[in-house]
Amino acid sequence: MAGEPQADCLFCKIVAGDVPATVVRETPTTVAFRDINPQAPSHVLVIPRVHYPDATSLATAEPQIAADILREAGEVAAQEKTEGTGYRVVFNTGTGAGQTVFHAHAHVLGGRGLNWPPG
Ligand code: IU
Repeated sequence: MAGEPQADCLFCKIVAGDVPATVVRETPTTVAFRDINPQAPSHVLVIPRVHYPDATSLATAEPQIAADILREAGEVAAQEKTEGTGYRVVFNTGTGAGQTVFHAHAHVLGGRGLNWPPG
C-alpha cells in the first residue's frame, strides 16, 4: 500500500530505529538526521516517516507531510544556527539529478556560502 514501509529501504529502517542515525529532530510525521557524507558544515536530511520514492510522489499523495518537511527544514536550519550564511533545501529527484536513496528526503545544507548554479 502507498506509504507503507519497504523492507529494502534504508531510510525506512532509520525511521524504524533498525539502522542507527544521528537524529537531530523528530515530529509525528518526519525524522531529521545528519547526512553520513556531509557536503557542508551543516548537512541534515529531513525525511517523511511514510515511504514514497521521491518528493513529488510524496507531495501528490500526502501534501500535508510534504509541507511538514519544508517547515522542518526551516526548524533544522534555525537549530543549526545557519542564519549568517542562509541555507539550501534540495530534493534530488531521479538518478540523473544525483538521487541515490529512493525514499523522499530533503537535504538541508548550511554553514558556508553556497554557490549557484549547483553542480
Ligand atoms: P540523494 O539525494 O539520494 O543522493 O541523498 C542520499 C543521501 O543519503 C546522501 O547524501 C548520503 O550521504 C546519505 N546517506 C546517509 O545519510 N546515510 C546512509 O546510510 C546512506 C546515505 I546509504
